[in-house]
Amino acid sequence: MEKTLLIIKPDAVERKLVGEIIQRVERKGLEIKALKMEKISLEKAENHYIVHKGKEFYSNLINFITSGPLVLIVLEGKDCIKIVRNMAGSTSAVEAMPGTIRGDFSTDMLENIVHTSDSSESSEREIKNFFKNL
Ligand code: 3AN
Repeated sequence: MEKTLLIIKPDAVERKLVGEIIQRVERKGLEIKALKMEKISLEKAENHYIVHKGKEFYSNLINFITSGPLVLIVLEGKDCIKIVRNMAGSTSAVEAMPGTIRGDFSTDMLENIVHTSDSSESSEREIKNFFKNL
């Protein structure tokens, strides 16, 4: 069965949106396979965002994602990678449609509430980075 990594980012944890976001994915029908709260190391942050290394927003992104605790969730379900990306909405807060997580809770491109894996290759790599025994 397909798995995806959902990260509730530090902005959402600070704004007490953890329950709201978990409720949305549970009500959708996805299964939570693993869940933990962690203030991640610089090394894990750099591994996670390796594809963005060198981009102009990279250092802001690393600073942001290591700025406070986040909630890491492995979800499982048929087609869950695409489903959870659709639920998150567009990266840009301006483009993210109402009804999506970012569309409902974010106005910012960087501080945009959640991360979700974008492919099965990314999901496998990202889950391994945070959950050694899955
Ligand atoms: P997504 O999380 O929607 O898959 P990616 O992988 O392109 O988006 O970008 C990873 C993260 O980097 C985004 N969630 C966002 O926090 C940040 N980001 C992406 N593009 C920009 C940008 N142009 N300016 C600032 N931050 C950005």
